[in-house]
Amino acid sequence: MLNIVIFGAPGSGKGTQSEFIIKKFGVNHISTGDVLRAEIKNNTELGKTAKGYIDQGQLVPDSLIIDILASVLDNLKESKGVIFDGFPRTIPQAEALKVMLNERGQDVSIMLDLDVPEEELITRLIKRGQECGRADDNMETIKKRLVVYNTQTSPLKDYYKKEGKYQYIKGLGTLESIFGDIVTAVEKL
Ligand code: B4P
Repeated sequence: MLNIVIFGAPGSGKGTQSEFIIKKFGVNHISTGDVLRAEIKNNTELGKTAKGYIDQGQLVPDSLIIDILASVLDNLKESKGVIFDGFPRTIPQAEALKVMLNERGQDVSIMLDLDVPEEELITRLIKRGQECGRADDNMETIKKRLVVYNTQTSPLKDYYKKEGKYQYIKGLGTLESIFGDIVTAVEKL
């Protein structure tokens, strides 16, 4: 079972590279950001709660995210594995993922850390905000998201280094060159 965690700061290309990975390796895709945006669009109770956090550039509380993940995992069709996109974002989320996978006799196979300099992240997110109108892609919220990433999410690099699953990926360059490095890393497993 190929369980890939795709990791990186906001705008590092997690969602973008996930699309290529799904096609190449035939894995299921779980994007917590996409799940939350769908809940917001459908104006559910969860969506209303999540919107308050996302619009402020904050993480949605772990308990809500872990419940979402458990239910999405339970409803997945059989496949060769899963790409976890935007999850985990905190140490408690990583610990919960480990438990959920271990219960299924599985584990994370690899954590891909897409490394992109902060100026480039801001440029990409501002551009996406102009093109797609995502409410959290404005300068004020982007700055908050980067602080949250550096304080709450970045410690996961050490967590996965200790687990022996960490893989650095240079996230700057063409989509194809970045994907080439991902394929090389995954095929080594
Ligand atoms: P996400 O949906 O995960 O969004 P993201 O981190 O902003 O984007 P991603 O890295 O996927 O960027 P993309 O590929 O699109 O999260 C949104 C919010 O939801 C979070 O801030 C949080 O509030 C909440 N949330 C989600 N998961 C959570 C969790 N587990 N716990 C708590 N809260 C959670 O790329 C960005 C742009 O760059 C695109 O426009 C793309 O076209 C461009 N791009 C990509 N690669 C490029 C390249 N190589 N060169 C140039 N441009 C590139």
